[in-house]
Amino acid sequence: MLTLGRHLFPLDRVLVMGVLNVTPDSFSDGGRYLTGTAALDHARNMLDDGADIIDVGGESTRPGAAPTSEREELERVIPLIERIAARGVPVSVDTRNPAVMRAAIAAGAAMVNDVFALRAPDALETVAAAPVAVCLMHMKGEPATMQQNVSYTDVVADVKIFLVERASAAEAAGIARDRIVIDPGFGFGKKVEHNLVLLRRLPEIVALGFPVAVGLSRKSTIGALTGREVGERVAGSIAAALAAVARGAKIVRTHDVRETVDALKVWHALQDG
Ligand code: HH2
Repeated sequence: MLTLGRHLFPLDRVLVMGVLNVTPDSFSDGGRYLTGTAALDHARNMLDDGADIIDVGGESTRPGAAPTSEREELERVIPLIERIAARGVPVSVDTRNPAVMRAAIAAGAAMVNDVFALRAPDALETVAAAPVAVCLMHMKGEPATMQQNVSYTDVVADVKIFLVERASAAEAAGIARDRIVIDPGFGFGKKVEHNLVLLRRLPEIVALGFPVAVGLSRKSTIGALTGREVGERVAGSIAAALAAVARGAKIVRTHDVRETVDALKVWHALQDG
């Protein structure tokens, strides 16, 4: 069971998290949803297409991205979260800033998706104080520099140690197990070969006992394998998502909800049979 505020998910099927980036510079959809109307339309379309959670982000974490000011991030995400959550939709806020987490929770967000895994001062306490879920993601370094000089002896071992430590810190702060999701953080301080090893050995992350989320959608590893530009990586992304689901992932974060939901319907039908 996964508890996102008042939304309860038994996890008997894979959940789809639709990405809504309200940023000028996100690697795939930057600049497309900057007006409230365009963003709301996109959220509505993703829900019609079968998204379970809408993940609203106001700061790009793509490699080399510059940090966003707190005021700017708040202005981008809070009015939107208010309007989407008011419709009874589970909304997650993609932020590493505790002030943004607090405002988003007050605006109705039911989940905090933190690429920094609640390592910022006061982040653990902020999430513990509300009934929201959290996604703890592994990232090596900072977005501005994370793809420089990347090396691991064993990437899976490093990611496991990190996620176990962050999940323990979350539980110690009072966040119940049924509110914790973990994510290996594909592309965050990882080269293509690291992402592939992580995906191949995903069952080792799943064995940690928390629902695992994966974000592979349109990422550069898919581009490296297919030779496709960002907007043409849907098929490759779905292949990677299904590989992750076959290895036990429970949440798929995607820009292409309709295609991903269709693929998962077929996958689930085959499992049930
Ligand atoms: N990837 C991105 C952002 N947030 N959150 C989780 N839990 N897992 C991920 O893999 C993940 C994430 C990067 O993708 P996107 O939001 O499309 O781009 P940008 O960071 O440029 O806004």
